Amino acid sequence: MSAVEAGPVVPTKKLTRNEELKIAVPTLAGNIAATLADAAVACFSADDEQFLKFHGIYQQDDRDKRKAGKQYIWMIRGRIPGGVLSAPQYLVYDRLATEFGNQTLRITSRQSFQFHGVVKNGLGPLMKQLNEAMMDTVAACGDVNRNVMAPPAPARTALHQQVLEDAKAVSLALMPRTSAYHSIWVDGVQLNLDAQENKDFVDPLYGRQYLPRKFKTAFAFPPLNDVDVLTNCLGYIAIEEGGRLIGYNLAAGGGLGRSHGNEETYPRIADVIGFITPEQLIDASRAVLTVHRDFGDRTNRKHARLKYVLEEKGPVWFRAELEARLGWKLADPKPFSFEKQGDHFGWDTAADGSAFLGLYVETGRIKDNGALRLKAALKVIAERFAPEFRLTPSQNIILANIRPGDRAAITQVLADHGIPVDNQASAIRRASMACPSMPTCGLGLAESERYMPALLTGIEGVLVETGLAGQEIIIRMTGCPNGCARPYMAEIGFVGKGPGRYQLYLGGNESCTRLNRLHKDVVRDGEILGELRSLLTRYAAERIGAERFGDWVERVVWKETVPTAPAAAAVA
Ligand code: SRM
Ligand code: SF4
Repeated sequence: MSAVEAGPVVPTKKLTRNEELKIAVPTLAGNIAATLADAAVACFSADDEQFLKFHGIYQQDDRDKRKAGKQYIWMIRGRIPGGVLSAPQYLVYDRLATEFGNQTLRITSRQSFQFHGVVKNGLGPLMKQLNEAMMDTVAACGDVNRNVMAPPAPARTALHQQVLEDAKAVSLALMPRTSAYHSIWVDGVQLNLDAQENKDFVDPLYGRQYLPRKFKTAFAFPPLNDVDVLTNCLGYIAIEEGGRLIGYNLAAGGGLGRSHGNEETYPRIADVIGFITPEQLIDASRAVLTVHRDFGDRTNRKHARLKYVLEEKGPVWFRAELEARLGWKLADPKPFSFEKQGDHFGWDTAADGSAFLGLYVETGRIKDNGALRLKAALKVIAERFAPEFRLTPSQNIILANIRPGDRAAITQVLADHGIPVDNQASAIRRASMACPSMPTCGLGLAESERYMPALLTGIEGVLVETGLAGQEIIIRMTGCPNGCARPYMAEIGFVGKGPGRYQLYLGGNESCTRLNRLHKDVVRDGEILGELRSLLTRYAAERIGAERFGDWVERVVWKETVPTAPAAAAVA
């Protein structure tokens, strides 16, 4: 298959500014290296801000300090396919966050790390040292394929390991090829934008204009849906038969981002399109990406994700288009079923006999906070026991490949730093997520990461009052409707509308295969517990057996209010 055969559809409307930028500077170099080297310049230009994203970097300002004038800081996101790091690699992240960031590491909802609060003169050294340690941030942001997710639990079987290797291979195959990244961050050299070869640069896969928008890929291994696979542009669902990984169901067109007041933007669950063998994986991934490249909307960034192509042209068209590009037919999807999302907590043993430990990380933030010194503990553990570090899509961490004889000593190190291994957090905390929002995210409308822990304490109290103590409910919060902590899949989702104001979504399910729905358009922070108290009281009285909150909402609340409730799950 030739990935660049079909050029982009020629749009009839005006291209967005981002498209013009990519066409003008297809190497994505901008003037980044020159600005970086100029100590007199406080920040990057608006155009370079866009190019920086392709390098895994966001220009931000500390929103807590805006009254005193903008204080620029940078967020840097790693490319860590499947979220797996060696202990030496983890130690590099830990050191760089300490030396150049705000002393914390943020596990993201796509199994990566973010540094926050990096100042301008720290950017260069941080990026160089990360690359020297054989890690990178290429395409962690921007209109390209983002960090590829894979089931985080350590290789319980060789098949899980194979899925991880496939995820890494897809991440590599879908990387943009511009030399600008290396030139800026490793060599410290500004590319000559006037040189003919730079002007004429065409990426072999992405073409000259890259994608109309971000593209996201994830692998899941049923029955666990711990990557929220159906929320991705491209999802692979592993199919095992007779102890062999025979291939993957290919799902396409998932995505969550929406905007308040714009009904044309909405969350969407991916369609399961067909089945492919492991040998067909790379070609299939490239082909899906090129459908987005060629059919995505380049005139409106709010309408540019692959999900809108799927919604408007339909899965039948999509499959035919894919097959035409591939030159072969996809098999029909194989049956599969998801039972659960979420992480494993505490000690367990992998198939190869090694031990692993799942650790709850509150809102994904690895830090030292008073008596709870998770960051210091993980550093000691990395240095002394060299486990593998696995970041989970629910913003937690798994320490893997541990000698069983080291279990007690690791438990002791954690205890010495105030971190328990048993009963790490309540069921609702373990199943919760919150996006960063304030003070770093420029798009945040309401608090999220900083508010969620206190809110969960309040909800724990309501669960006790309503006789539901210990009940697991998936609760997710974001500071705006973009959906970064995937609130539209939660049993209870909070979506920021303005300071102290949230939309309340209800009705996701345990396996994260069903979208929830808007219950209240505005709930003030002071009203949230009252609102939940009345819902949870009804749920406690009306639930059937062990029925989950989201399923009760679907069965009772939505049947009361929405007579023709659509079934959103895409499970074959
Ligand atoms: Fe996100 C933008 C943080 C996962 C949908 N996201 C942002 C930015 C970069 C804000 C910005 O553009 O200025 C946020 C940086 C905040 C900060 O200070 O760190 C941000 N997104 C995050 C992370 C860190 C949230 C987290 O709690 O971990 C996640 C990083 C993942 C990674 O490692 O790559 C993150 N973002 C997601 C997800 C969930 C997922 O991918 O599984 C989504 C919803 C799924 C989807 O893409 O549809 C998501 N982020 C968005 C959107 C909406 C895109 C859209 O289609 O409209 C934006 C806004 C945009 O792109 O313009 C956005
Ligand atoms: Fe920022 Fe909105 Fe994403 Fe939260 S959901 S990190 S507020 S863009």
